[in-house]
Amino acid sequence: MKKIGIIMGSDSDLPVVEKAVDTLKRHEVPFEVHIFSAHRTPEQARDFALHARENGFGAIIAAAGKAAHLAGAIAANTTLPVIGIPLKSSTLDGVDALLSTVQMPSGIPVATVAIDGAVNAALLSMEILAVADEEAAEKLAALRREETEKVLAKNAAVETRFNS
Ligand code: RP5
Repeated sequence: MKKIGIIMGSDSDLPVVEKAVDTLKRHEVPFEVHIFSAHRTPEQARDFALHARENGFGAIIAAAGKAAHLAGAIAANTTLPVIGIPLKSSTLDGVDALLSTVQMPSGIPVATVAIDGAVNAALLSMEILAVADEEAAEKLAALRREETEKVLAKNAAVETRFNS
């Protein structure tokens, strides 16, 4: 299975990014985690993106807050799919990061998840791998079944409590 690259702009992003890490870990999807900043370490971010495909990555998750240019800067240097996580790390509650991540110019796409949407970023990266990887597809199908079972159980509890 190809690896997922998980990149964040600062170690202050870790509390949210760890939810993506945990999701991939739980489903035994290989990954690497790095701190590269579009503004503070732009050369390292560029170098990672330029070589990501030959280094065995299948998709890249890039999380950043404030003026969040990381996902776009990574996407500029690779044709691998890039998933942006805008982070709520400022006085603007993440709306600044959301707009900075999602409003990409035509030609350089970034698939942007919700503010702090780290779990969905991990699941979306698995879905990207699952296009060509049957093992990842089976893991996702099992996860969907689990989610369905959880909601059915909650519904049964609510129905028992209020409808009988
Ligand atoms: C962004 O600036 C980072 O992704 C982080 O969310 C935010 C603040 O970084 P620190 O000042 O905490 O390092 O680039």
